[in-house]
Amino acid sequence: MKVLFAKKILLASGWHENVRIEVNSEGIITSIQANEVSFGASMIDGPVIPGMPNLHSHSFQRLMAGLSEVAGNPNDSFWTWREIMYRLVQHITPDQMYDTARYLFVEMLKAGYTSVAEFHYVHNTAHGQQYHDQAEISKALLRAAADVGISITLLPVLYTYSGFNQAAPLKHQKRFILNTEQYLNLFEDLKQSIHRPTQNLGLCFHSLRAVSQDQIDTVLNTVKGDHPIHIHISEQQKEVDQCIDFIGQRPIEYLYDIADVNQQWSLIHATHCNANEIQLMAKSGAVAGLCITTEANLGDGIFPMTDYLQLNGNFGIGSDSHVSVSVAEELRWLEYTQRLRDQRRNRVHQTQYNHNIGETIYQKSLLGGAQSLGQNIGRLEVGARADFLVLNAYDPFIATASDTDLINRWIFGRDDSVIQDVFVAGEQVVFKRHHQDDDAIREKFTAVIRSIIQ
Ligand code: NGQ
Ligand code: ZN
Repeated sequence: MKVLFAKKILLASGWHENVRIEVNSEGIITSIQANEVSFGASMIDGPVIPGMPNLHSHSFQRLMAGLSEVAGNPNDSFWTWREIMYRLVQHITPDQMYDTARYLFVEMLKAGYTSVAEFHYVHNTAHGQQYHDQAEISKALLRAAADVGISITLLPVLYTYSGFNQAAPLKHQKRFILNTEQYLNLFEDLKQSIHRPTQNLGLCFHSLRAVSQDQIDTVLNTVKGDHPIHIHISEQQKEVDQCIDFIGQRPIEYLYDIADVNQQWSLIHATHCNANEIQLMAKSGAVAGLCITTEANLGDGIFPMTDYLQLNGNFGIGSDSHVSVSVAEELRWLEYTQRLRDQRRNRVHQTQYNHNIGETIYQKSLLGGAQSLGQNIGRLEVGARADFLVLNAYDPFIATASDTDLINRWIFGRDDSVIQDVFVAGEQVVFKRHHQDDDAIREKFTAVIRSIIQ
């Protein structure tokens, strides 16, 4: 058992001072007592807040951040970016996946993410065959997470087709393609590989473009249990139009028709949704998985957050393509996109959080993220896991912030550099912005970039 003492902490019940926290060997909080003394406990100086779950990541895409920002084709779009991404993924080895994920996961920890949902679809060899161990790359990702100390929900992805109506896969998609049976085998295999309390496994369909209704039915009927279920949906107007052309319905409406979409589900992006779809999502309790910096980078569109929040819809944030890895930036732009659209200020807020923007988007993203990853996180209370950040007690903005200003000061006035220490399951993994393996991890990652850009 560990005993920690926080001078100031954001518990599920609000801000408290001089709090003693006991954490068991599984990283679960077993006792919290406020207005205590620090005797015998490890002292934490700066304000403590829950660590953020990152609900959507394709870790290998970190390698190409900043490499696709040169205009070539006047019609540059999501779809031309995807061609560059396909070229990148052709030759990455499992070891390079591991080295890339380790670097990225340390970046995440330092940027405020204490857990990640890895939406993983690079299953096959460069020739499109299964590896001798079909879970080779999946296991490399699990290992990377364990080695740096971030918590992970691995989402092995079913990806079979290149477009609606079961269009044959493209040559560049061969590393992604599995049939339903191969997918179910992979899933079973991975179930046996997950033992740590900080790791979880979920189901995942790449998109309505990449799987058929039959496949969704088969997977959901075969795999029992309350696993998280993720899918990319409604990200680009073109895919909405194609869905209407081929299926006769908009993607979100169609998904709700064919599946019982409930709180297990995360609808990633959900950018283009009409009033009915906003209602369907909010009522079902599913999580809208918003990845604002990637959505901005790819020119996707703006999620109708203000309408969705009026219906108290659930949401969380993800860094997706990792063009930015920063909780503060993701949340700031979640609010700013709404302001730019509406030509107004202070858009994303709720009575429950006293109409405070930072508090609303931080707390809602914690809860939505926890639900999306299917883990016992996102709030600091007895029975939940001790995943938290310690902000810099000596930063002028943090040192002087009132309780209600603190998250706003961080998100709107500062950046990641105010995150000093990071704990996952009660274990300290970042010490004054350093990770114990920083140097080795950085060297390996630099070598991967060098070999990939040649
Ligand atoms: C992906 N990424 O699978 O990595 C997708 C692009 C697609 C994002 N949507 C490819 N951000 O959707 O076909
Ligand atoms: Zn994605």
